[in-house]
Amino acid sequence: MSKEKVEAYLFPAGGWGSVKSLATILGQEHIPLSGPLLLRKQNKPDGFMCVSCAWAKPDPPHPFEFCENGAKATVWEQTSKRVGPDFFERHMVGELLSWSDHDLEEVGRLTHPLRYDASSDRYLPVSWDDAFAEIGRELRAMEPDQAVFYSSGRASLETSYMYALMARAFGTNNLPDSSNMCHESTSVALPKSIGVPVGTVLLKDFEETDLILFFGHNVGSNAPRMLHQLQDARKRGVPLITFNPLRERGLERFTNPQSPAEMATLSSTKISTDYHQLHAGGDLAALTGICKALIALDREARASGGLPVLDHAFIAEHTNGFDALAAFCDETEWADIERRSGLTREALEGTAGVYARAERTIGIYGMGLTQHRLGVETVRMLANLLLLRGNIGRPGAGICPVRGHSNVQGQRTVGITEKPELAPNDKYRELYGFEPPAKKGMAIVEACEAILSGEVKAVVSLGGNLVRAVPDTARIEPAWRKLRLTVSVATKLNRSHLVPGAVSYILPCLGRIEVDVQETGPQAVSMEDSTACFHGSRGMAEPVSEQVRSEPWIVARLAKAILPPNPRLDWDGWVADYARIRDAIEATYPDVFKDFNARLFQPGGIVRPLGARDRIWKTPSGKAEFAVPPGLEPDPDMPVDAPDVLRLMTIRSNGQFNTTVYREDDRFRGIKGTRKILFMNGDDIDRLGLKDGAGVVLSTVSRDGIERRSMELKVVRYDIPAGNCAGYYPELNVLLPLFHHDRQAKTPAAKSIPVRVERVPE
Ligand SMILES: Nc1nc2c(c(=O)[nH]1)N[C@H]1C(S)=C(S)[C@@H](COP(=O)(O)OP(=O)(O)OC[C@H]3O[C@@H](n4cnc5c(=O)[nH]c(N)nc54)[C@H](O)[C@@H]3O)O[C@H]1N2
Ligand SMILES: Nc1nc2c(c(=O)[nH]1)N[C@H]1C(S)=C(S)[C@@H](COP(=O)(O)OP(=O)(O)OC[C@H]3O[C@@H](n4cnc5c(=O)[nH]c(N)nc54)[C@H](O)[C@@H]3O)O[C@H]1N2
Ligand SMILES: [Mo]
Repeated sequence: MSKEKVEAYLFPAGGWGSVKSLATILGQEHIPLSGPLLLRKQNKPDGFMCVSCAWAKPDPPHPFEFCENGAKATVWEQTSKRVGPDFFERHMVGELLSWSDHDLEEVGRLTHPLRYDASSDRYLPVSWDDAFAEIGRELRAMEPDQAVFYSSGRASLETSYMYALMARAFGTNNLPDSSNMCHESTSVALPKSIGVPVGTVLLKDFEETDLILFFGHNVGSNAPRMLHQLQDARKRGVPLITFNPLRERGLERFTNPQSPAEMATLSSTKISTDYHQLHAGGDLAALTGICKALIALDREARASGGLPVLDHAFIAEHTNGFDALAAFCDETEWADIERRSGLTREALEGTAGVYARAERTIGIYGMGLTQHRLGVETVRMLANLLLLRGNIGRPGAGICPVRGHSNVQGQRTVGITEKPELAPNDKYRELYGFEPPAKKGMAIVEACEAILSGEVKAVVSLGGNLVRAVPDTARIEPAWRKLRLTVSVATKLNRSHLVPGAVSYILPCLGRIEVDVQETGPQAVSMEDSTACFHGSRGMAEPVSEQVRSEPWIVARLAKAILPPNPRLDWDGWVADYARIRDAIEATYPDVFKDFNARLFQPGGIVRPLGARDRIWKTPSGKAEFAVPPGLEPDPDMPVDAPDVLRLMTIRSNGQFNTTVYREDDRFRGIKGTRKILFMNGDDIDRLGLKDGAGVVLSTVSRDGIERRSMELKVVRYDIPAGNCAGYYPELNVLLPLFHHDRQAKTPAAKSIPVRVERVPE
């Protein structure tokens, strides 16, 4: 492990730093030359889809359609290190509990199905047949709603379709997804506003846009391939206005590591033309301010006989609720907008002025908007702003939520959801002849509550690391141990595996990058990217061991173990040839997946039909809906206005993928060798009597009487607005109360936790 160091990072995102960082991880994972050869096939129509982010795959692709972090994800999965039964002979589970997230995954790929043995506190090898026999017995003995079937957003469309079908045929809608902790605010907001649950922007819109508004996403670390589109737009002179409490390097300057000219001359492109460092959770106020200023500009222009600023024809023909929005903007005082957003009226009027002049605007956002108490309202306010000038449903414009896991959006498209009204129930009846459950299932927060109360007895996880990713981790861990059954389909060891239920299994699976051979030969799978395009993906690397199985194979075996026989559910036939799963997907969703198999490897992907792209609004009124929030107050129960309370954002470093920690470094933020960091504003450091480098502990300010405290963190003086601070997820999930979530979508409010900072005596 590198030595701890904090040092400002003065270089652009990308560039030589990227190349060096990739070389380091190739060495760390003992990857020979075949690694880089594999990378040439990443995100190509004849290759495999990256296991890192969900950003779009262009047609034609760049010669190397991968970024530093995508390459890290490939290398991390394709490591030459292995975790076999011998590892567990050497290490008891109790001992492994003291290991870091990095060290656990770093031991390598899981190679054998394992069953926890409480008497020796070890995982022991088990045969696949015995595993499914016992898991089947356990689940069949429960009420269906006592089981939860989680999926992290990586599994393919094929696996996800089978998984959702299996859970419903078993009798439950308990199908929470990582999306519940991520873009659920989007999935709730956008259908209400524009009648689709996903973004409307396609890659070609970036070529035609005149303005990009960018909220709460760290593109340089979390979707770096998007920097190509941003850089191209900036080279055309398109303004890009960023709203983010932190100055993120990828949003400031970028050197394309794939451009020999830029690399040789050390030149870079300035990405943001304006950078507004607002308060965490201040976006609703900021967006309200921009809408208010825009409406005022429109009134002035019309009063003086000028051209209107709003698209009145669009508003009249395509929308509802404009008057209510205008009234809300009129009523909301600038003083409140300034206080809540932390930005000045001038700054927001400036943005409104640029926006008023742009013909075509794209609004992009990430977790900075969704992970708040008013996440849904905030996403809807961004939609309001775009609708005011008719920026949805025409070229060069639209709304662009940057999705997380590489197929998280797709899992929802093929039926993974706890909401029965979103399940294809008529098709299940028609195609498979069973009656799907009508009762609403549990989302993540509800599943956690039910684990705490003992109502849930089994958790089956298709990927992921729930024990680490959820809120209130210190409360969840002991409750998780009381589960009757825990099953994790996984590629690597993680902390969730160290908190076994009474009966506990780890089922090792192939990664997407490996060749997947079934009865009819090598198989392909598919996923949906952030721009709602479907892509086929073919594994290319040698499987890690003879014992690992594909995710579709594992789900099919699980289904057969828990369900009564039903000849119309042809699990074996599906696994023998994944094209048949795609036929079933097409039969279930004929409009969305038309000619699915024939078009699987179409360059650029299969474009998913979305009404909003063509100004067909699938809302109850048939129109796009302006939304009015209840107010700008984020949270009456969680006071953030007291002088000693800071708003904590829990964020990702450049060296991690969610709970997977590649390295304990955060290059762009200048951190080396540690994650126990608290980024703070200099005035706050002085005001609270702390100093740079001091040891502190955070405690959550909450009225529920539960004490939540962090591990010791080191204060780092950072460019962040006073009143806000930031630290790393998942370490700080101990501070995030389960009840602190968006009111409508229940997305945990991970970006605005009220905390007090206590100095640790030296
Ligand atoms: N390499 C890599 N790629 C990833 C991931 C990863 O961990 N590593 N994770 C994947 C997943 S699942 C997801 S969901 C995405 C996550 O990607 P992001 O959406 O970038 O998520 P975070 O890193 O949590 O950071 C959120 C950003 O929002 C800013 N922010 C925080 N609070 C606020 C706020 O209130 N307002 C505004 N305007 N900004 C705010 C933070 O400063 C930070 O820049 O990335 C995906 N891609
Ligand atoms: N405080 C705070 N909490 C957060 C967030 C935050 O910003 N702040 N972000 C939230 C978000 S956006 C998300 S998406 C969640 C993420 O939550 P999860 O999706 O549950 O977590 P991951 O860390 O992505 O899961 C990592 C594990 O997945 C397994 N895995 C990797 N590849 C594969 C594969 O191909 N197949 C299978 N079966 N398993 C595989 C490996 O065993 C690895 O250990 O966390 C959420 N939690
Ligand atoms: Mo995510």
